[in-house]
Amino acid sequence: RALEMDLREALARDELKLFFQPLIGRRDNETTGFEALLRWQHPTRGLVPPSDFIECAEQWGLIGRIGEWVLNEACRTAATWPSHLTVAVNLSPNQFASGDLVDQVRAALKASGLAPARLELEITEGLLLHDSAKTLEQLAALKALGVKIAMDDFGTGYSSLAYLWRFPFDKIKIDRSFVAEMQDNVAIADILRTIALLGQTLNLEVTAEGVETQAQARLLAEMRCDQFQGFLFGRPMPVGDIPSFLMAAT
Ligand code: G
Ligand code: G
Ligand code: MN
Ligand code: NA
Repeated sequence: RALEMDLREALARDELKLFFQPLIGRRDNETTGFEALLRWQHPTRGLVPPSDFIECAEQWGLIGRIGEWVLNEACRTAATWPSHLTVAVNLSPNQFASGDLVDQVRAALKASGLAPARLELEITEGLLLHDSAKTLEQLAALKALGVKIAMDDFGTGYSSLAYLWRFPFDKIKIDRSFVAEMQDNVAIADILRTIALLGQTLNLEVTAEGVETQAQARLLAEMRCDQFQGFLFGRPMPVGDIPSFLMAAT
């Protein structure tokens, strides 16, 4: 309960922060954008990762307001970056249930002046599990705004492939568990190669997550994954570190 009270206050107390992790394009190894990752700077517990409080926020009905804050903060921040850089925001299924997500996204774009094509919304397969007409309607409305939709943690859900034709995603992000196993397991490497090919066939961008070594990056590049994300290229960083990261990369 103590945590719940604290989380209810966290927004008002300005304790939520966004960190940003770079995404790297295969063609030129340039940064193409950043994924916004939520952190809670708790007064006594220190920096709390989202795995420790997102689920609670969902249960306690707080994810709507937190998600709205994340959208606004991410768009406001990205609007200050060079205009070729994108920002990715993670959405929880509950944000679709609440019904005002599309209005929130529209408002965040308007308030920040960010071009819609620079905003990428990451959803997980869990969202599509119930396959409600209302969810698909909202996804279509979001795409109509001009934002991009990515399927996150691809491969970890129940029937990944079935979802790819139900909705026109712009990108799939291959879960980092596949990348971690790729060199020890030929079958996993084959699956990765097949997903990359699937992306080319369906005209989807394919991002490999959790890239930690040069060897992994080289193999994934050979498979023609479009984009990399992982500790090899950059850890999630506070917003103030982004300018020097971009400088160092050039
Ligand atoms: O940053 P980290 O690797 O600890 O993130 C852990 C998980 O939390 C990831 O699965 C990520 O998708 C999720 N997450 C991070 N930030 C947000 C956010 O702003 N909203 C939602 N719904 N999930 C987030
Ligand atoms: O589910 P989602 O893709 O949103 O999760 C992003 C999470 O993955 C963040 O918590 C981030 O810290 C973590 N992450 C990003 N890159 C790497 C990596 O190279 N290795 C590992 N182990 N985790 C990573
Ligand atoms: Mn993500
Ligand atoms: Na992911």
